[in-house]
Amino acid sequence: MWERGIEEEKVLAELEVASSHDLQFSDGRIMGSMCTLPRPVSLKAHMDFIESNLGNAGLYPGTKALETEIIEQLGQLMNGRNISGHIVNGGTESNIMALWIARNMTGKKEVVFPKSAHFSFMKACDLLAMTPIEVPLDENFTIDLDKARWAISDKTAIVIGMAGTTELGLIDPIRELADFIPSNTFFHIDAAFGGFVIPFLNDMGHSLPDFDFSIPEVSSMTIDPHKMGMSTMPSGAFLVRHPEHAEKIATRAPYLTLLNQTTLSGTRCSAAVASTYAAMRSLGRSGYRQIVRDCMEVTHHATARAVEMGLELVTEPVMNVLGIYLPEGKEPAAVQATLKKKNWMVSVAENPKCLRLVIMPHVKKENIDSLFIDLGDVLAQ
Ligand code: 0PR
Repeated sequence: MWERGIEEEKVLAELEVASSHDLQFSDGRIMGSMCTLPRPVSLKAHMDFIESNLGNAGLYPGTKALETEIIEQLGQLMNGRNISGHIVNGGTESNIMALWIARNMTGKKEVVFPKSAHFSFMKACDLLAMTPIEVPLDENFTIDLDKARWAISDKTAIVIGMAGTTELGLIDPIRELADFIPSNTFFHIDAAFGGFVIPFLNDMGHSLPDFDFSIPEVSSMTIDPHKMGMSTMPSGAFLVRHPEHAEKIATRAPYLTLLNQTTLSGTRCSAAVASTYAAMRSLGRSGYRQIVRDCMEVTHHATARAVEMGLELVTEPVMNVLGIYLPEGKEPAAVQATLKKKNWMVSVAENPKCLRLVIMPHVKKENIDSLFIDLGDVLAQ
């Protein structure tokens, strides 16, 4: 630890140097991230609430009221009524909370999830000493229902359905999966990405599969304001249908202003609550619809460019995540590395092996055009 401090200007200059090495969303070259530039009003809200900490909610009734309102609004968006929950640090924390509740509620250990599930479920299993049971995907790259039926047993604590897979943005057949869920088993939907996309696509006339609390068996959901919700990081939401389920992870907090905590985090970045409120209140459903419409337009622009280049799509994109097969002999990871040298941050997927683009609101058509020119050069090498 430094013995003596230095002048604040010098500190800021050092920080500026560090930041100059980082890519910025506004450069339009980050195409492998599920986060994006927050709305300016969210940034301001975040700064204004930097002190608040719902880990000790009694001190912050104003912030607590905002959290209650957001959970109510998100619950409605997910077609639920009187849904409970919390604003947390992101999808990983929500997913861990779901497994934690399920383990305590059922006393069982097995976690059944599709191969397309986010790696946070592996983390959660490790932390909670639970057993991952990975179900293969079918030809549509969503959970294989026949195999899921065999994987679910009287040892199952929780089944996971994906509404917007990380790799391809696909939605599992959640209503069909619900038919296999035994009555005392937890059913959690990870809509970290899709939760702020699918409802708005449906508003625009798509008829995407049901994925939310409209399915009676669904017990809890992950939905992330810091992804397509346009909030600042870190901001996730954990929603649970029955408040008594959340009590399964309640921990006594005798010296705080609340008796029990029902979150994994103690101190929480509650600026995220104000930031999420600011995004949702200022955009409304119509604002999110426009954002999703714009992202899908850019996504379709990218699919057109790919097809023009003779590349094959893994599937028609459902949301603003795109998987592109590369020609024989071209390794996605090698192409990704060469593109990185040209300052493009694209991603790769493993199931199946492909180049992966996440077309967030900071990605514009002109960025796609420049990327595909460079991709063409890289593939021609
Ligand atoms: N569930 C799904 C479906 C996800 O895609 C992710 C993260 C999570 C849960 C976990 O969420 P948190 O990262 O908020 O805990 N998906 C991206 C990923 O891990 C997140 C990401 C964000 C990646 C920004 C890159 C990046 O630059 O791939």
